[in-house]
Amino acid sequence: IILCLTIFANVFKTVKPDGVQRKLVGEIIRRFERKGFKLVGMKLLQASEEQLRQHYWDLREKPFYNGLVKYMSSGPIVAMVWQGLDVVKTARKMLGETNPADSLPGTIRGDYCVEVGRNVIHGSDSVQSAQREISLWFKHDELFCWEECSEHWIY
Ligand code: RTP
Repeated sequence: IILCLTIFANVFKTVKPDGVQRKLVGEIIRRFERKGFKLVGMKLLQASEEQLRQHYWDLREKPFYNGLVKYMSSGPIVAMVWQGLDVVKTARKMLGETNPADSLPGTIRGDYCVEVGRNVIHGSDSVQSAQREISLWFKHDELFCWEECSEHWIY
């Protein structure tokens, strides 16, 4: 069971306000579904400054911190939890680098954006931060443990 928990992780993802405004939500979900990951939680919400300051607590000393909080609260975001084998690590690769200019074509940031301050998606950078972020944005009963019929063809 412990092995399952460590390898079979959940990851927190947010389509940022620019991603929602630019109608990229469906495309982003499509990529994770097609890869074989399972959607276990999702909601459209307006993040409060308070939530965002907590979410980005590690970056509080950075010069871009206030601008980041303002950008992330400028419109609705789509918060999601995805589950699967090595999902945290793989999803970071699918996102690309923080700066879209360093992101390869084929990644989400490599394909859909140009500037670090408008990089359309957030993804947890470790299993530990995924757990912290999931508990910040989701209540326990907003996450679903459901059986996917295609799962036998993925694992
Ligand atoms: P994220 O948390 O959004 O997935 O991004 P990340 O791990 O790739 O990057 P991180 O260093 O945690 O930065 C969080 C977000 O802050 C914005 N940022 N702006 N130089 C800048 O103006 C700058 N650097 C970072 C980006 O929106 C980045 O995703």
